[in-house]
Amino acid sequence: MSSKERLTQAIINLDEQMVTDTINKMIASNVELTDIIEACRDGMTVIGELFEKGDYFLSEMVMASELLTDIISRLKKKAERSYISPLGTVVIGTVKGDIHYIGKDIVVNVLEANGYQVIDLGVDVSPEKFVEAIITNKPEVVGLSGLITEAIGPMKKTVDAIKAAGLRDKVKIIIGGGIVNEVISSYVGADKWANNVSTGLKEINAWAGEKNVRE
Ligand code: B12
Repeated sequence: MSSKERLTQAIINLDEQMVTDTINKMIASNVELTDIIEACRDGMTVIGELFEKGDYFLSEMVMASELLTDIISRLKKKAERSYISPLGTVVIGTVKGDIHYIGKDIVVNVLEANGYQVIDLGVDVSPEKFVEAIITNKPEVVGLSGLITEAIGPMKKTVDAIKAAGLRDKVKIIIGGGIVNEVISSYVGADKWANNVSTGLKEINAWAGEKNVRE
């Protein structure tokens, strides 16, 4: 079993000790942070399937979330770098009606580690709050996270509110989360979509980072 598979399995089993040991080993052998994150996500996907089948309950989902939150804060410490001036500003949040934050927090941490200033609005964020944050922070990019089907409507409402405020041509909008795809992206009126952090970072770099590439 590879270390990625071992980590995925340890998350599925909610085996905290095995998670810690495996991550320590992965960090020591310089495994890419994005690979560690993807192994975690694979574990969470299986946990979601077990929940759907009725083999896991909400308590297991909550335990898994806590485990992931711990991992994220450890990885953040490892990834932290300092930049003299940010590559760009990203306003991000989980849309109205959705409280999932693990994936969004990973994106926040990876963006920060890559030199972006990130304004994290949290979860269950109304369209009005996104608009206010755009006016205040003048970001190049807005990221909308959503994990449940019910988040698609609020994503569209958020993009519509950004248009109605006359701000649509001032920002690029990327949607992310397990539910998103090309069809949903064009339905909500986003510019891009990503269901993993690496693709998200690549798209954001293409918009905001490249004009500012450091020597
Ligand atoms: C953990 C979890 C919970 C936790 C959330 C903890 C928290 N605060 O975040 C708790 C237990 C609270 C929870 C609650 C619920 N959940 Co839940 N949950 C999950 C689970 C198991 C894992 C989600 C997760 O954290 N994944 C790990 C992260 C790393 O992956 P990710 O979120 O996809 O993020 C990555 C990418 O998508 C991307 N990304 C994410 N956001 C963004 C944003 C941008 C801008 C970009 C670029 C990229 C990006 O990058 C991330 C890193 O690679 C999923 C299963 C699954 N398959 O997703 C179900 C799941 C999402 N939940 C589900 C459901 C139904 C619920 C509840 C309605 C359950 C209930 N009956 O009460 C509630 C919803 C409450 C609400 N209003 O939001 C369903 C959704 C089904 C659907 N299509 O609607 C799923 C799919 C489970 C299932 N199979 O049934 N849940």
